[in-house]
Amino acid sequence: MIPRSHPRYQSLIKRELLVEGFEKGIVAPAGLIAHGRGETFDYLIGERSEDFAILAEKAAVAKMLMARNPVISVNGNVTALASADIVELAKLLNAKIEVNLFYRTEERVRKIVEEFLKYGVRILGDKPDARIPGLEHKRALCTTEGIYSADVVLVPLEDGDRAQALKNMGKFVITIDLNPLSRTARTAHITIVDELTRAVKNMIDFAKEINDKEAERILSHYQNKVILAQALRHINKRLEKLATDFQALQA
Ligand code: PTJ
Repeated sequence: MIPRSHPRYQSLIKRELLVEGFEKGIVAPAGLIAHGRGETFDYLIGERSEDFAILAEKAAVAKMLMARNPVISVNGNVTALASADIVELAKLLNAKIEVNLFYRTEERVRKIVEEFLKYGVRILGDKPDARIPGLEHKRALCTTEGIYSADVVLVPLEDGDRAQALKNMGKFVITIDLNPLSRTARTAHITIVDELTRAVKNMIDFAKEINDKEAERILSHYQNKVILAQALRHINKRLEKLATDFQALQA
């Protein structure tokens, strides 16, 4: 039991959710490694949603609100950390949810589907009937109703290869990834450089606020490469300032 007073309470809770998810067979072993990598970048960013994240979150919501068939793809980590909020976001955006695993086993798919059933939601993905072209093995599996026919896909914590394959299919790809240098971050049309649980909560708020006219305005100004540059400059500036502060303490 982690005491609420612990200075790293939020971070420790996320770790606990991941470990629990792993023990339940929802999170892949590599999911624990991926989380550690994310934590490192969050430390560098400062563990808050910066302007570059907020702008990307607004643009993502705008794009999904205007989409014909928006789909939110979920994996083990996303299920363990944010299933309740993903359900709320999907309802607000009128989006489908599909389980799409990198390390696919039918048992993990079943457990993730069951996890979402707890919220009364029947997600797609346990009966795949299509493949994402250009990908080998089971990670290509998807459904015609969901990812295969989607025009806009939100793929949080995604593998770079699959993000590229979805883009090659002509889809508009939105990701949430704390690493602005990852292949997925660089491939996506909209990259939300923010921690998953913070990003989804912000998106829920924006989905309640943004109307069609505003959605168009937000998208007409959005430039993803500028957002990535802002994220890198933020880390750079922050580290430079911290280094200066350390140096001053020594003087
Ligand atoms: O459940 P599966 O089988 O689909 O597997 C899921 C993982 C995440 C293991 C798989 O997709 C994978 O290996 O992903 P990668 O290539 O490690 O990429 C995950 C990215 O998400 C990395 O760039 C991490 O920095 C980032 N990341 C990790 N945790 C978070 C995060 N970004 C935002 N919020 C997080 N909590």
